[in-house]
Amino acid sequence: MPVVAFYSRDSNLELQDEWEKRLGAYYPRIKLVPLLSDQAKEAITALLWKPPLQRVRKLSNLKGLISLGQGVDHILKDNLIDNKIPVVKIVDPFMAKSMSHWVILSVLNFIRDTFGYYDQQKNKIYRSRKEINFSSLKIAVYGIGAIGSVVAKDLKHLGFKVEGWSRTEKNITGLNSFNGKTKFKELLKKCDIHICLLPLTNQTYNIFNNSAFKIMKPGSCFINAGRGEQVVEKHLIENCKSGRISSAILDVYRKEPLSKNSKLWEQKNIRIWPHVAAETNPETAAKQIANAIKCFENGKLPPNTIERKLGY
Ligand code: NDP
Ligand code: OXD
Repeated sequence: MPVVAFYSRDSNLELQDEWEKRLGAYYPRIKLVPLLSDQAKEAITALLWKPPLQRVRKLSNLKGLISLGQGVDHILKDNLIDNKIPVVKIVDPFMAKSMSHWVILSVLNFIRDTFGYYDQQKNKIYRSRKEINFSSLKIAVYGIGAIGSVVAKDLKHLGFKVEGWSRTEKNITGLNSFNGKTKFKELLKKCDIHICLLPLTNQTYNIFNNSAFKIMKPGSCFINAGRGEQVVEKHLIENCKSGRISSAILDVYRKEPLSKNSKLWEQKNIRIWPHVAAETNPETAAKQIANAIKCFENGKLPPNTIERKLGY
């Protein structure tokens, strides 16, 4: 019977039961046990979201780790996990679409000034507000992988001008895209809406800082659903105060959950979401995870095993 060590935030047993049921449909007799339990020592695979890494390190039978999300930074953090243990990420079109919906919602709220109208309603004001001409707007999507490429294409289908940025050169039909630091700066300068969908790595840590914000056009919109550590939050607040950024929509933070003391809450042109832009869906992700577990049990490398030296 395959034993899998499970951890999702706070060792939620209900969630563990749901995953066991979903995975069981593809891998009968699979058994999920809490990462912190004694039984976890038998596990060959661990299924993890933000686990205590010191505990993972102690499980000597592990042959592979599976992230319960598309990001793997929570596992690679501080280089605590042996380089030889393969790490698998989820790649799920459901999550990509879900992210796309959240980004579209954020973009449309910005250009149609939804929150301005909500404020007017409080005072029974029936008046049109300035509308941004969508056809003159340029949108940059930083990170055009499994998620960003879907988001960029969907925005294009809605009639926006969209350009993408990646680490390597891409050739995505219908999407102009760039790579390299010079092009990053060019996108920052010429675009009006900036969408970060990058994975967290040494190269993307603090990438949105004062130097980046300062070259954006005054009145820009900044949307982040990548990772909090890609943004220097203090700099973002300063640029939201000065109006360089007229609206920021955030789903991820340097420290999660976002502390009650964070100044981000108080900045009125920053909108806060609690890391829900594209949640992992057990129903759609179970098949690939069950397959990854089978691969590890059979000594094979599963699809979507990340390249450790790239960090994503
Ligand atoms: P992918 O690995 O499929 O794509 C990552 C993209 O980022 C690729 O285009 C890659 O370039 C690019 N990239 C990586 N490093 C750099 C760099 N140094 N410079 C420029 N571009 C870079 O990841 P996903 O699309 O699946 O996910 C992206 C991230 O989204 C996750 O890592 C996670 O942090 C976040 N996420 C957030 C969620 C939420 O709910 N908020 C939900 C799911 C994911 P290249 O194509 O050349 O490799
Ligand atoms: C993920 C996330 O990485 O939800 O999947 O952030």
